[in-house]
Amino acid sequence: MQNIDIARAFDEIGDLLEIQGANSFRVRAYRNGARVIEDQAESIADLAAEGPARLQQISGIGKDLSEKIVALVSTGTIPQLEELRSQVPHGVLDMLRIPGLGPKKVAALFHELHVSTLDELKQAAEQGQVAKLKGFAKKTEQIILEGIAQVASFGQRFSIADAKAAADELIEDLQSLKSVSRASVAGSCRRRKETCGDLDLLTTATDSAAVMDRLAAHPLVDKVLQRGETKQRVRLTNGLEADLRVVPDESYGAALQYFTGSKEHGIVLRRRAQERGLKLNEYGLFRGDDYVAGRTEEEVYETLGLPWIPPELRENRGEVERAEAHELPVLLELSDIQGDLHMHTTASDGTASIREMAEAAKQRGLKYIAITDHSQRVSMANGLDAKRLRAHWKAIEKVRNEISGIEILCGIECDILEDATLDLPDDVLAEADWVLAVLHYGLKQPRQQIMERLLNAVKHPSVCAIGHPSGRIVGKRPGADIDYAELFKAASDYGVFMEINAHPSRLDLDDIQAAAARDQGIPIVINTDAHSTGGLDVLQYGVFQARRAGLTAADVANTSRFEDFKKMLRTNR
Ligand code: DGT
Ligand code: CA
Ligand code: CA
Repeated sequence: MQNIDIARAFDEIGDLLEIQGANSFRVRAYRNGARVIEDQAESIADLAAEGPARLQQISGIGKDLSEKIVALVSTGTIPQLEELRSQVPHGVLDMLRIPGLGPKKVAALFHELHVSTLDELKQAAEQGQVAKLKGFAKKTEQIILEGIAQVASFGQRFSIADAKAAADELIEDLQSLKSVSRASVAGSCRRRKETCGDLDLLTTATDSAAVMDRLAAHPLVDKVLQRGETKQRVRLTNGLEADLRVVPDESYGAALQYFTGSKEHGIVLRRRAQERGLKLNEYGLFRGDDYVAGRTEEEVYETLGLPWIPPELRENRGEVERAEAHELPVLLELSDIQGDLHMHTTASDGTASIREMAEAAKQRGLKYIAITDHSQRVSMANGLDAKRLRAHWKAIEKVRNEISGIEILCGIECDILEDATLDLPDDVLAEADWVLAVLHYGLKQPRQQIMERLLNAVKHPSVCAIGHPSGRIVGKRPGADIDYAELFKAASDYGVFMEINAHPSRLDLDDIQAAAARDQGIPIVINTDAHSTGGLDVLQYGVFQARRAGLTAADVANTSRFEDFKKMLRTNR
């Protein structure tokens, strides 16, 4: 760890404290500390190894700072920093990335205008609300608007949720044109990758200009960046860019295949075509100059001696070989899912009651749920101690007896503490129907410590599953350093399930890890982690991730009927 990394952590603490409105003396102490650290010629990490007393010999580093440096160097993080990060919404931190917008201004926007995302900020600025704030001029408003566009286009990737929502809306609109007979999203969005760099849209049409005009006029579209005969690139209001290609009907299948990718999958297919004396490109399959196929994707694959391969599998991870051997898995579908084993209520940090969550789940066709509020360690989410948890379970049982058509498990999302113990006493956990053990704090501990925590949880007789195993936030925070082979071996030995957390900012396990867990015979559970009734709708993203992992319904425990699901839980429960 270099001095600059250590300094950055203290700058971040300063920023977060300032956004929270802490007194300026405290804020300045961390900022000054950061400067001192950054300016040291010697390695602060080396000095920290000798202990806090050694650091205190440096002028400008006191007791508090020295202890935090030691914690940071030895564990990779500072508890105070983790706590602050969890208290300030991510969207507010994104605002700090806008050039010219410091923590003081961000704090004012957050506290006085109540904006907590870039989108909300953009709206407020467009409506002239920003300039009305004290200390903000009309010019600042303009700077903010330009800055948001810049931040958005900064090589940023978009979550599959945002990408797919936009793609669905645009495709539906294009499809309503008379001249368009077929239209689809392609690219990473069609492959349901967890993030998308841009959208790739494809339509057939007799009149390509009309299609491009229609896209350009769509309310989601901010600007046309490039326009050609049959190609157009636009930028959406949220910064996501989209390529539209209009192709003749006989090329649609070949173009869809080509632009769906992945590039690596495409290369394997083109090689395969060559081996058969054919040429494959985005216009079709050709023998010499003669068009052989290309109207549909099925036709393209069939001509290459293959069954159609689901887009989620097209990553050149052996799918072509499996297709050739007729061994492609029948991938999981959203409608296969019967239960959802991770959700919150007003008892901790959710916004809906037990009954509201149960009714909403039932409405979505689910047959069983587990209510899993936070345990006590997560105090800023109002986590439950033993006494409150037992009362909560009583309340769950009451609703369970009053509602028909859906089963409700008394669960808990129990923190695996930094010292590897669980956040609630054994006798309490033993009373639960369903215990989801999770890491929330100390994610940056070294691998050995992380593994000790995970393995302790797996071996605990009451733990049913490990929730969002790595703790990563897609595109924002890397996950804990995990030895997955070791974790999956233990989970398989002890009969513990692994979660694919379906929230688009988590998708944790990821596709590769989920496939590895399945290979170990570990039942996967796909859960929403809903904090509201609307939060139940993210289940689809978990299913996408599972499909990318090649999972079938049989690989996923919550596709089972409730009776069968219960039988799969470890027998000592
Ligand atoms: P993204 O946008 O970064 O999330 O990923 P993709 O897969 O959507 O990539 P993108 O948008 O650059 O291109 C869309 C598809 O077009 C890609 O999956 C495969 C095809 N493609 C693009 N460039 C090339 C290329 O240079 N060679 C080949 N074989 N295919 C390409
Ligand atoms: Ca793309
Ligand atoms: Ca593209």
